[in-house]
Amino acid sequence: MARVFSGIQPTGHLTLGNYLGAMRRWAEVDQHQADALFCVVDLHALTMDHDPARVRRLSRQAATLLLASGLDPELCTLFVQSHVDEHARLSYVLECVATDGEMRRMIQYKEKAAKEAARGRSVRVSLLTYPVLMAADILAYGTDDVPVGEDQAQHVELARDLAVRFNQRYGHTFAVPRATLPAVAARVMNLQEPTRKMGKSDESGLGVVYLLDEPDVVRKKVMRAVTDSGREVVYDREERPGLANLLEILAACTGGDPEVLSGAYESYGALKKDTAEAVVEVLRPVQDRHRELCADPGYVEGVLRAGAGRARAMARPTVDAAYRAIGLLPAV
Ligand code: AQP
Repeated sequence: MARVFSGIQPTGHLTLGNYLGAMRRWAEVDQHQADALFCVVDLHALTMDHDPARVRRLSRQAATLLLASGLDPELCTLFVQSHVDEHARLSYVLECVATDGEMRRMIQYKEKAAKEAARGRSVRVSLLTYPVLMAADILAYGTDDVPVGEDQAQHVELARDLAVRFNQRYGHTFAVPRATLPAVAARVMNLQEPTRKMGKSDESGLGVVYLLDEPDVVRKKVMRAVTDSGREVVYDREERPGLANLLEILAACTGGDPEVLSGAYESYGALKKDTAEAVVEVLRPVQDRHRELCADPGYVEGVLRAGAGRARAMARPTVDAAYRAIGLLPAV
């Protein structure tokens, strides 16, 4: 059975992009077909200026939303990254095979470093080395497949490169993982700026649908989505990104095809209305289950405790093997 690993950062409230690009697939497909681990990657949330209490709150909320979106602790392992020391242990060893040039080429690093600079803040070393920690998250578990949205594909590629390099230099230790992308909605775009990814750390939030947005808020955001001045509903990602984004969201929510759906609409208004309703319907069961789970925090804690125990036992042999292979004296 293939081993699957993926994670989500508690850097903001989870979005429709997170759900359609990753979480839904984890629940509907991956946990049934693979030996799957899913992780709230809280160490990654410390790479930019952050409020400690907020990170803690968002970590709990992310775990609760993952369960609400259908992850079943009987079928998969759900845990919090900082509860399993092996991630940080392995990250250091992988830093010893990664290069400075590789880190500086990462698109997300360039974007986030520029954002920090624009705010007059200095860039944390951990922002630069974040992809190495992500490689450790993946490689510690002998992962075969990493189901992610398109924005994370470059980081998974780095994890592959580090695994291959380590294996060649120090002997076979790691499985070589690959990214798997969803067929539609691999990159849900911001509704106000459709050339930019819908991200959870967006400051205004107007172009971002959050998983816990009330139905009327969802409707308002979708109805106000930026499109363009054309009249015809066509699917063209390059020339009509706003429209293409709506068609992709509608397709992902209804199981359709964006190109085919474009032929069914004569006005932008009708497309927006149907898209808004489709999103509301997709979010409804997640929000209902989230409400139930919030009433039982002990359950969520128990799931995370058991998940961390299982994850630790899975990661330790690989991380110990990497320590031995790279030349560290085993502890006695
Ligand atoms: N807009 C998106 N479309 C499709 N997939 C997406 N994912 C994120 N945004 C979209 C996928 O969700 C998974 C978890 O994401 P993450 O927590 O690693 O990254 P993020 O949401 O991009 O987080 P940030 O960096 O905290 O937010 P921003 O970008 O606003 O700064 C991943 O599989 C990701 O691909």
